[in-house]
Amino acid sequence: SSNDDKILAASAKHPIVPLPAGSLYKYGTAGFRMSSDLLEGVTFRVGLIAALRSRKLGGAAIGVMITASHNPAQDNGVKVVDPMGEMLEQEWETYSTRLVNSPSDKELLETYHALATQLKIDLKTPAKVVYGRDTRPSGHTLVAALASAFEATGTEYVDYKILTTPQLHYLTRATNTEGTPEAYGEVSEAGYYKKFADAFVHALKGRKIKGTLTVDCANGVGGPKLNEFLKYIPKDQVPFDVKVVNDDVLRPEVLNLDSGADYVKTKQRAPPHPKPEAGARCCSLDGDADRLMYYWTDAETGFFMLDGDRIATLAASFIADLARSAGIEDDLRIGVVQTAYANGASTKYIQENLRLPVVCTPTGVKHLHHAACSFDVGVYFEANGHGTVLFSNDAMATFRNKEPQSPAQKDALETLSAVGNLINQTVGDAISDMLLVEVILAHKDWSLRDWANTYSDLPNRLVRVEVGDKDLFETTDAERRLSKPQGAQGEIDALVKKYTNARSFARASGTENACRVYAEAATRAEADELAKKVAVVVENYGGGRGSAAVS
Ligand code: G16
Repeated sequence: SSNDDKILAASAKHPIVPLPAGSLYKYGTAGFRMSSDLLEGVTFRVGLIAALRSRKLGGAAIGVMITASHNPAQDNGVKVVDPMGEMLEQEWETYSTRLVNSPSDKELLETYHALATQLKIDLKTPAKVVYGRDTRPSGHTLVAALASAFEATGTEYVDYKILTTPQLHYLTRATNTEGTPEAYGEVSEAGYYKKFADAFVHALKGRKIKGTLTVDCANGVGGPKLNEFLKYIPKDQVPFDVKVVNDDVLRPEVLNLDSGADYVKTKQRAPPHPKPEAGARCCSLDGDADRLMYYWTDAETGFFMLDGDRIATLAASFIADLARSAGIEDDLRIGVVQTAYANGASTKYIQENLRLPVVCTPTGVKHLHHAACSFDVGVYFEANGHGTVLFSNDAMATFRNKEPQSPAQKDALETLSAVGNLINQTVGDAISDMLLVEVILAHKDWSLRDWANTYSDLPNRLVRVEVGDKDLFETTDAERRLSKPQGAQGEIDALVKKYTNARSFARASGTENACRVYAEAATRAEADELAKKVAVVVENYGGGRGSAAVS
């Protein structure tokens, strides 16, 4: 057909770079992510997948985001977003991998048709895709490859240009729910700002936010977008003093450099620039503004970090308290979802003090999101600061419709409703999460120190280990144990036994060409030593040529 000719011609313009024998492009933790010069052909092919996915779902809008988030500036990535703003259905990751790895244009076309046949997709169904990109310069070429795929397949598309990842998720859901009772918000970037600014004012309910909040934007897309967002807050009603730093998006090489949520979490220190003011309330976003870390530095404490586990416990305790005040605690199943990286002390605190159930899933928000859906209120956060709180439609309806028996109940129900609107329901969103934290601290009249005092973290260390072949490592038990290579887990177990309250695990990263090792133990020295020793085990089993870089 003429579309086939168009696909062939377009594919020839965006060729795939052949990988060394035995290697494949893989849909990883957050889509295809690698050095940007390998990505043009990959992105064109992902465009074909997005078009197929939209047709499979009767023309529902599919999202595509071009970003490599926390990775260095020269990397980029591409991931697909399903209609309600969730991550692409897992089975489709396999189809994407299959299509992307077609060796030639001709085989690409054959695989495209084979997938359409296998999945019973009528290629005449209308299709729609919306997309955006972060501030990386390589994004230009990649969105051009996407547009080419949509032109060749007769797919309607909207280029939203530069966006944070969560904004693209928002727009995908807003597009698909427009004009329905579930309408998520106005279908525009401004609609995003309006929705969350409005929810922020409602959720505060007159409480005052104290002091200045310094926000490090990792010199990524979060900077300009946060500055834009702040214009939507009615300052006369809600004074909110925010100092935006590291928001230089004009020099691409400074993206994520010595700044951002990933830097803060892995280095366990504040970004060196600008020098943090003693005791100031600070937070960091990552390169595409979907992760959040809070911290302060002062002479007495040194550096203190409040990570994703802390945000999860803060949100869960606040919502559980509100549910009690509203008299609906028996109707609302609240749960927390974590990964193996969650500090053992946070898990214990949630189970024993908050008395809430905890579920552990593999890394990747897609896994956590899915598990969180099984609760009425599902709080999910990765320790790295990526997460959100999901409210079921029933829960939101209860907040709206329950007849309050007292002014206190009315107040709690209204706050719950506003909080449900304030937290991005599609995916972890650093800006929306930050607003939530500010709201909770204002309600509780808490400083970061009060928040930190809720429990003590076990000292921990995260190490990045470069190995010859990270694919040798396979995990089981929600990534808490290695099933391969044979013998490695036994050595890790033997090491862990030698330390007090210790835990450690190793896994291959799904976004970087490396393995990660996590260790926690009763003391700082023990955690560091255990992490180092497990890193050596990983190096030894990882096919050599590696070097353990403690980060
Ligand atoms: C992505 C994923 C996160 C994951 C992180 C690290 O974050 O969205 O869920 O925790 O990668 O994954 P891995 O350990 O497999 O490399 P981001 O912020 O880079 O998109």
